[in-house]
Amino acid sequence: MSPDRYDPDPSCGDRFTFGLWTVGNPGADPFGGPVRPRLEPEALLEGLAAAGAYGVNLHDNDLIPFGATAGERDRIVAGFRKALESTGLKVPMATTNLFSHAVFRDGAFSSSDAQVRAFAVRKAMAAMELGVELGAETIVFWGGREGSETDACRDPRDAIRWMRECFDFLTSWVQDQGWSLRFALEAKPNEPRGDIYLATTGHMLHFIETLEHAEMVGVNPEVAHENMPGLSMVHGVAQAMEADKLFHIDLNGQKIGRYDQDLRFGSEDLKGAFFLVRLLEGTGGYPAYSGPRHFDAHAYRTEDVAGVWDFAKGCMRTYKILAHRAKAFDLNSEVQEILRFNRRAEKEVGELLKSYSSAGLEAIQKLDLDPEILADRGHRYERLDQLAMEYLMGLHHE
Ligand code: DIG
Ligand code: MN
Ligand code: MN
Repeated sequence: MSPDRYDPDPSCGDRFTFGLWTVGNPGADPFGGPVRPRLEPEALLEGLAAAGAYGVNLHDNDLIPFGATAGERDRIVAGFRKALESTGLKVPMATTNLFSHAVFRDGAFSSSDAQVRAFAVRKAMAAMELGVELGAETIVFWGGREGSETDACRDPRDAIRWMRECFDFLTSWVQDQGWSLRFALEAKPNEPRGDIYLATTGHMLHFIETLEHAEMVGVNPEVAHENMPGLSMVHGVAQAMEADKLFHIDLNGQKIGRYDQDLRFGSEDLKGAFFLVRLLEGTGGYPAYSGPRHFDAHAYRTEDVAGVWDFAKGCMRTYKILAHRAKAFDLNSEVQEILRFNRRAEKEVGELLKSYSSAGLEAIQKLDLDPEILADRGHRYERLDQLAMEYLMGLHHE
């Protein structure tokens, strides 16, 4: 395929990243083993660089086997850093695997066994040291095992308290190291646990405000995880952005009502992906998201290694095409006119509601607001959405 404007180009500011575990996923699932070879990290870096990615993210155990000696760890890291140097890839985010080993079978930071919580905190500190060594600025925490199958196991308030203690311990430790790391908490409603605590981005946003160093902590919303319970990723991300708490993002695709599919970005709910990209790119007027566009997804189990790179390129191309369409949509004069029409009272009346005053109260009371007249008007959203759909369907080539 000849190169075109939708091919990712880090030198033009594209900051697409993938986890080692995404393009390195060998296709195993609960019902079948791997279908393609497990590529070495160095080979994954070469493939990502060739595909046009900006960076790579990793769990500690994506690179360092669980239980490796310090010497083995240093040797592996040295080889990985050489490959980073030769490919030019960055490592914006690192994370800790607090879910694979059996020690976490009943949770990590929410385990009823304080020894397990202490072990998880120690593992997270070691993973952060690795991340800092590789240049990471954001540490994601996904609590895949923080949950329950039977709520006889513990009062959820104990789980919340224990998780808060672990995050407060770790943010204080980071401050002691003099690092400017930021934590990004990733929600998911279930899988692998029957129910996972802090199930959505909304739950996380409240939990963060109860932390000792809340200013260091934001969220890492994932499309599939918000969609699984039937929630809008666009609304969750917008609330995070409005609170200045969108510290990272996991982009992928998901069919409603399924297990966590982690599909290629935009390959399912294309309209939701369009409005999400519109938010992130800031084409509607708010500031854009400035972090990496991270794809936490993997290729279909049907694919071979070549198909994995088709998957990676597809994620980035779809994002760029949608960014281009969102920009054109928000520049469309009819779109702007319909949005202006619906906000026509903003100047005169909206201002009165911005802050309470006795003058404002008097003015509000005096307004001539006839509900029958206010009710008797359409919003032209059918036309507005049709325009969005037509941009999505490739009309309105500028
Ligand atoms: C799953 O969605 C989680 C883990 O892959 C990882 O901890 C995190 C990184 O974005 N997402
Ligand atoms: Mn997922
Ligand atoms: Mn994720």
